[in-house]
Amino acid sequence: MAFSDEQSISREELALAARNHGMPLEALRYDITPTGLHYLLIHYDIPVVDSAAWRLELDGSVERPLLLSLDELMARPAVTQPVTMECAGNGRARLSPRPISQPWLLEAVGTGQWTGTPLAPLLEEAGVGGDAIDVAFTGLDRGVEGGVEQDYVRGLAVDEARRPDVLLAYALNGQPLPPQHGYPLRLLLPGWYGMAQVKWLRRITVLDEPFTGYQNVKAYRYRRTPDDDEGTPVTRMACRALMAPPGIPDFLSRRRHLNVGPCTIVGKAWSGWAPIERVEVSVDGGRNWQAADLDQAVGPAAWRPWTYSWSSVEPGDYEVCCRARDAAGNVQPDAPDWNVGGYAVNAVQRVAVTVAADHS
Ligand SMILES: Nc1nc2c(c(=O)[nH]1)N[C@H]1C(S)=C(S)[C@@H](COP(=O)(O)O)O[C@H]1N2
Ligand SMILES: [Mo]
Repeated sequence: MAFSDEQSISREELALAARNHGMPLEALRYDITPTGLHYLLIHYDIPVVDSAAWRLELDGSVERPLLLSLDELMARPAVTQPVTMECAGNGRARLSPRPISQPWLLEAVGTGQWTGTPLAPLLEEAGVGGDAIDVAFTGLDRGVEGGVEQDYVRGLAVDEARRPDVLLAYALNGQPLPPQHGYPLRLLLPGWYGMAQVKWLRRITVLDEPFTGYQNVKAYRYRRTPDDDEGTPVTRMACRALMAPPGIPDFLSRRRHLNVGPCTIVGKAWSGWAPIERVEVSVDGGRNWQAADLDQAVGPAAWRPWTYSWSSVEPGDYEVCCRARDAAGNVQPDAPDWNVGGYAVNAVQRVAVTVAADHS
């Protein structure tokens, strides 16, 4: 991993940012993110897939390997569930020095209404061997990363793969998956960061030894220093609250302009570890905090809407902040917590707001 001490991002980071867009934060107002506003992260190229010729292979350490067409998968029992998905690199661009990769600020998140068929019964039908340890999920996309040519493959412990909420998803918000979200089929692993949710799935391989592929062993590990080779695996989403920035933006600086009078701040909060229990807002840069009002979560694996009534907005400059706590006691740090890959950087969101005297 290379790092940069520069404030400004490089042309290479810009090229990645232009391909992999975030969810504009004003879209935090939707419970279900409209498909075109959901964030995108694609390591290599988006494959073009002929779904009539496409098949899913389920093989490896199983008694009966399966070969399934899209029609066969869609004829199986279907489940639709809202799932909040976030890129593990969300917040990376706020680190200093900055790991050179997709330079997310805060916007790599979205909540889709995903439809698919549960994976567990398919594993059951294939007859997973008693020695099974991991399951490898292989996408159709291929590239070079860290000097290694590879398919995009992620390994997952067999017990995680068997969880009842794990889906092979073929629809997003009631439509076939768009090419950029994994057409015709992707893995959906509620609660986990995005990297585990393999798109353009073509093969599921049950392994009776630990998976040692690049995306598990080299990438997506928490490492405190560049010479820590081991690290620990990145798994579930850290707890985070985000607000839709209030008022109107300055085109370039994105500083917010707000009128005097009452203002309702709205946002969402989520955690892959436990339900969200509390959201707090500060309008003075984190000195004083007040509880926001919580709504019901959009689903068991989806974000929880919240609102905060800022009752008497007076002229001045403000820094509006929000932070969440989940039922496992996870909270957000005030300042980014550095790690080599820039993963799970869930520091408190800070929005600069100017309130001018009322001219009306
Ligand atoms: N085959 C494949 N699957 C993939 C990726 C990829 O590059 N190739 N990117 C992963 C990462 S890092 C993320 S964050 C999510 C993003 O999913 P989305 O683009 O549908 O939001 O997909 C994951 N699945
Ligand atoms: Mo990601």
